[in-house]
Amino acid sequence: MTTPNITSVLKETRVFPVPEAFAAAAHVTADEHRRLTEWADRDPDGFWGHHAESLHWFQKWDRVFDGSNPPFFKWFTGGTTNASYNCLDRHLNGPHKNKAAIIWEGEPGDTRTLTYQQLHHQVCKFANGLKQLGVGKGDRVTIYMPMTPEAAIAMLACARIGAVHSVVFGGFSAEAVADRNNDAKAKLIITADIGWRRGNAVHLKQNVDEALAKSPTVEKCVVFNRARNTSVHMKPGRDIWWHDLMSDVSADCPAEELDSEHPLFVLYTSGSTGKPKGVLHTTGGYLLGASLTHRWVFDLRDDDVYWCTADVGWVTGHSYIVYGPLANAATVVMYEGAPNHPKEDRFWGIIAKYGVTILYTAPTAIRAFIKWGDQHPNAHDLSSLRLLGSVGEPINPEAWMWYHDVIGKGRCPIVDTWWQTETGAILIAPLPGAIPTKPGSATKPLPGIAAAVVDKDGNDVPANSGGFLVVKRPWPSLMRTIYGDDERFKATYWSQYPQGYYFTADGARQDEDGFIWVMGRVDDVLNVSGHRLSTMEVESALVNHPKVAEAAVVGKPDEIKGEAICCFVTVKQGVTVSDSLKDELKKHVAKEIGALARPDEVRFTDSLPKTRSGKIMRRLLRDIAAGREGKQDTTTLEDFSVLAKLRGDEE
Ligand code: 7RM
Repeated sequence: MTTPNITSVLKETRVFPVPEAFAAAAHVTADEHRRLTEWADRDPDGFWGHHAESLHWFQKWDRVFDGSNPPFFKWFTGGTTNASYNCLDRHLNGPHKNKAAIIWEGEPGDTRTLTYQQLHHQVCKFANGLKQLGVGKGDRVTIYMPMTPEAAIAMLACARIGAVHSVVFGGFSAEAVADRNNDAKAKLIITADIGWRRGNAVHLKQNVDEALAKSPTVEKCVVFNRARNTSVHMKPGRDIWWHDLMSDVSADCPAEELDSEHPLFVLYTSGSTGKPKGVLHTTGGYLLGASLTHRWVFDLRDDDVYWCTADVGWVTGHSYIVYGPLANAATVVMYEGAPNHPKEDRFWGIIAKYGVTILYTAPTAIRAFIKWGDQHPNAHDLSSLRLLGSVGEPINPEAWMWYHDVIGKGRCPIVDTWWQTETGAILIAPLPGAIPTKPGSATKPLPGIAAAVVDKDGNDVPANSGGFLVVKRPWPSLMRTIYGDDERFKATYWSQYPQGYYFTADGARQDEDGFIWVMGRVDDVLNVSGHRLSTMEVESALVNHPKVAEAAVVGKPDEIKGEAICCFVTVKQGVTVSDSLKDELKKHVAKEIGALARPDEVRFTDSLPKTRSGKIMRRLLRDIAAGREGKQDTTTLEDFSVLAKLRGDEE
């Protein structure tokens, strides 16, 4: 790496203290946070070993940590456990047996609730069904499902028998399913006839049929009948209805005693180039990370109604819909469809209806809610909410303030949670009873997490200087490798710092209080007249203009400055765009963060290219701004028509 540090220009000075109610009742108070952090730094093995006791182990580990072959670390070696047992069985002999585990709502409005006892029953039966179809320990199973309880049942059934699941988001194409089947050499695939999205049927089984023509390793396909009246093609000898499989299997399926390092799942995440990476997580360390952070960051109470709006196809769905919350015997709300179906108030109706106390969503959703207008949340009773969470991208300070004021009514702390598919669990976030919040900052590393901001040589940078976000010590829920590609694992994450730091590929700065402000991916950085600026900071300046809903900023080659600043802007509903608004926005940015960041170009657009999990795809916009024919991987793009529209604007 030869790049200099990143200059931070965003100035945000608001601070929100820990509300008294949280400070008084929290699992982790400010004193406890300090004590835990010191303990973990002094004696990491003692610290993690102590917390791992909160899981059920069939056989206790011999060693907490084995670092003998970096970067291939092992945790809790010699120990045996099972994720499905931890999420289900151990809750059945106490007060949680008949507690709601999953409260589900389909997009058309159908609802179901499964208690822990009922979920356990379904998972055991389905696990026996998988065994009947020849799936055993270590086999890979693709799950390509709509957001129904069956997606979680399928995951937990795999975990129960030691099969390795690979969940593929239901919005992906047949091509993407085939690629992932082949990379993982999946033996079986679980799907549904359809899923519902914005009133339309998504034809999952049709895509699977197409994918299976190119997936030689897949022998069987289980099909959940979501719509009940759709006719799908069932290939004899290969395809089995979920309900047929479940009709004559026993509900007695003891959880396999698995090695702590037994693989739990592979989850594909798009690399910056070409082939997606199969991020591999194992059992003990991952489950500890997911459950502990879920308890800490959301300050979980037994009577919480917790809703994470992610899809199970993303890591957020794995760690914070399924494994973390269920390991903690929480009540999870699960919703199948779009936030604007049939109307833009769907989320707020769900919160009021089920009395949701904790809402965990993404900045992209929050910016859409802002654009749609306050009348939607204001039409519902949101008084059950006590805590709000954000994940997926840096949250622009103005979006944070809206979330805080309009959704949280100023009462609810916001936990801005920084983490990655690779990290398995949240690494940087405020614990709401311990750490004050600042709009746009993920605040402090969790106890045990040695996150730091360093320069290219690995030296800590001074307060408020931009640098690279790294983690200096391994932690239990860190990915173990890229499935089938140890060399790529080393090259991607461990080749940048010979000191053995984990490289996140994010830029960040740490302020004078030690709070971390993540500035986005380092490959999104702008280079303007020798200054390296974070695209996110320019976007945040745009988003705090009252007429702007969302912005994406990219560099465009410029002979004089190196890069010119090009802004793609969507405006709020009811705003008319004009050349004078373009000028107004340029002036606004220059005033907010300095003349250096004055945009050279503003382009209005109806929507921005995003991944299916809502992240803005700036690399596509870079090609468009430069007038280049893009050669980027677009498989994760949510809406292909966006690019055509943006390109068309140019001519
Ligand atoms: C959980 C997830 C990871 C990347 C990460 C960041 C960005 C995620 C935040 C964030 C600033 C946050 N996994 N990111 N959360 N940036 N603040 N709170 O999103 O693998 O899909 O993406 O997302 O760039 O490296 S992921």
